[in-house]
Amino acid sequence: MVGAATLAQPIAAQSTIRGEASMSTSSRGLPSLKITDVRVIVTCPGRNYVVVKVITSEPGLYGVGDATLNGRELAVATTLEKHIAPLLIGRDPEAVEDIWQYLYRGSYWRGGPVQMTALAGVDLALWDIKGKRAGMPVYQLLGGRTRRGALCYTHANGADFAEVEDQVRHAMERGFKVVRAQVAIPGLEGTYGVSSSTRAGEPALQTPANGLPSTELFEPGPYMRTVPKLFAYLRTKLGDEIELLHDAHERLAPVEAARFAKELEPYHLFYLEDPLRPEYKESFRLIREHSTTPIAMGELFNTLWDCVPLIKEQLIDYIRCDLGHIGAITNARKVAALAEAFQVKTAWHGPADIGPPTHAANVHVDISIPNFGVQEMVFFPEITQEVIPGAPEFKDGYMVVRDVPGLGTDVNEELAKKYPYQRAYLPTARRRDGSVQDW
Ligand code: GCO
Ligand code: MG
Repeated sequence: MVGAATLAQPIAAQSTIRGEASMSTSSRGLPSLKITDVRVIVTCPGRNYVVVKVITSEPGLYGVGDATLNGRELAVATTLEKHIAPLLIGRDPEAVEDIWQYLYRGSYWRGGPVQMTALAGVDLALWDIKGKRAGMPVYQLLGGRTRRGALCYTHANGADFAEVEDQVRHAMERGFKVVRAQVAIPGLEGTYGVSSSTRAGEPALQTPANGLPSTELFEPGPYMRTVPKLFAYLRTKLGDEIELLHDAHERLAPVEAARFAKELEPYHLFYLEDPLRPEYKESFRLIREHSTTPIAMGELFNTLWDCVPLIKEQLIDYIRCDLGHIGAITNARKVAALAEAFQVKTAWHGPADIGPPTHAANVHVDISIPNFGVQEMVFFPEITQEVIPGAPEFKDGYMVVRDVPGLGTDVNEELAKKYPYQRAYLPTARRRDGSVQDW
């Protein structure tokens, strides 16, 4: 329901929340709106999710966001409940940027995955409210469609090359045009990307029976010798048309990553993902100097400023922040705009460990920016879809969102209660000598 726009009204009428001036942005002839409640729902329909529900003073108008941080869910839930929710009550939910700035800079201790995930949960709920109030899907608020759908990829994991090939073929039959390929490394147990479960897109799963993280083994040598052979095999078997990519999961040293990217060159990867740890941005220069394999990076970044050095030097081709961990849409559209100026495309992180509202936000942004590249996707199990409905849908290789006001996602609070939180950890990794290794 869009009220008649009354441009003559003042843009920002001031109201006061406990002594702090807050902007009221309802200048469209609509009654002013206030946040009346913030609910934090922790639920485990298949795996843990943290959902944020922001309720407003308009009867029936609420927004739903996702604030899931894999393995640290309760830290985010506590931040939201104990620290952030009290700051939101009474505020105008339409002042999305102001609330973002207030929570980010106002906390003084800014950034970090816990706070940025909490902020993302709020941001998604606020964009959802704004869309519902405007009667428009969020992508319309972001500038409208630039494309019919978001080209997406799924994962193919296998114990050996033939199994990976089967998985890629299966994905192609389903309509995927881009597939990520990971293979078990002989002699290394439980290498990242090759799950014991068969659920595509879910390498980072839950905890063993003792309730503590499992330990995987990693050695760069066998890994770097095996993976180029996998892609040589896949190209021989599958030809050149299918787009293939690979996730190095931040496990290589700079010179190793440079060699690895160079050795993968003949197989024309769509991109090589996250070759280095997020701290070492300058080391990306070494990769660039030695190879033309396209590089993607960023799922462990938490702010726009993490992205700046790689984008402005054009050291990467795809920026793949996790909208759920960089403060969601309000920050992502700035990352995308910065990337556009340097011919870098987006490839937002889209694993199973972020909830449907973040996946929906990914696609709303993807289909409204000019420099979209590709979107990682998952098929949520039925049980997750019942508790948190409205995830974007897969159509012939592309992700699409429903044309409904807001983000299109929701939460069934009653059902969520049936699936209480279960402690779960990501795995950890060590080298053969026992020292800690990036996982
Ligand atoms: C990916 C990611 C995930 C992460 C997971 C950690 O590219 O999809 O690397 O698989 O490992 O999100 O929780
Ligand atoms: Mg990754």
